[in-house]
Amino acid sequence: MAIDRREAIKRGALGVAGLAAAARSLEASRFHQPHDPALMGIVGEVTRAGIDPVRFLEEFDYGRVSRLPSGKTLREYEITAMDREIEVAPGVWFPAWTYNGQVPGPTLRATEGDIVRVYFRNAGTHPHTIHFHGIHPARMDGVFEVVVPGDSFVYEFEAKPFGVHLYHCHSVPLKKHIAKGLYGTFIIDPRSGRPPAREMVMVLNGFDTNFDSENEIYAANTVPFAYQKHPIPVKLGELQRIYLVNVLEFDLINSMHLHGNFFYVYRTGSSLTPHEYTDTLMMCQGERHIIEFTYDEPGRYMFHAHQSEFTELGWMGIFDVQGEAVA
Ligand SMILES: [Cu+2]
Repeated sequence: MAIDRREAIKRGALGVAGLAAAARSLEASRFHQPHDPALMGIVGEVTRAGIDPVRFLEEFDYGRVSRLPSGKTLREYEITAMDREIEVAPGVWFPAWTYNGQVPGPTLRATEGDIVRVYFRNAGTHPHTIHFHGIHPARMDGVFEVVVPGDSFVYEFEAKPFGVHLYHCHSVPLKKHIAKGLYGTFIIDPRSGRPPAREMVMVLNGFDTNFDSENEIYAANTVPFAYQKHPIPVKLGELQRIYLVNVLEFDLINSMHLHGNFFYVYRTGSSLTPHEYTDTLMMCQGERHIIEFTYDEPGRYMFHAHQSEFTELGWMGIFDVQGEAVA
């Protein structure tokens, strides 16, 4: 089923969530009455997205770990590019190009100074690469050494600098290879570690389901409204840390807005000292940050893009803060 950006809202194939309904539901009002359940969120459940957003949120791949003669830690990962149809809204299928069959690809994690070795195999139908953000030699940059279908390549470099980075295919046309789903998060922890916290990964992405170079679907972690349907439980008073990565194609900017709270921003995660204290963060494609916050009052708090249209088309969720209220 192909849906266009406007029809996605009007037809209720994607719903409109709570407060976010206001603006566009006026436009849709001759199709829907305010009590229409389609306006209360997504109708139906996405079960074949290639990832389970609830599990993906807190899943980190530390690789196969061994010790090198130099004393350094070696982390080995296997990544295979493959074509795969994924469900991006109930009944809406997208012919994705994936790393390991999932969009986003696995969240790779290492510590500063580790040797990262990635065995990359192209089992897809187009030439692909893995381009890592971070500091490494040109020959490991995943740009000029294009890996054709059936071929493979081994990327190896020292993990630096610490921060939250990303990886993505750098074959041309780049726009297409990213929009099709070839991207993931690459976290490098500082040697000293970070303070204890509950940690999550959110990759801000979207899908152009009718190939008109506009997104019809927006999300944190692929599935629109996933964390509205399944609010993220948060413990009162516990530090929350989100590795936030924007890979959204076609739209120039994206953002993160948190309700009822402010968060600390560590730009690119490259410092242990926050750069900013805010409730709304603007991000270009490729920008990524660590954000940290704590809730002191129980209840359900929304988070979403502050581009209202993105919110309506899926990029929104809820933190369900549980525990005794702080006296
Ligand atoms: Cu590619």
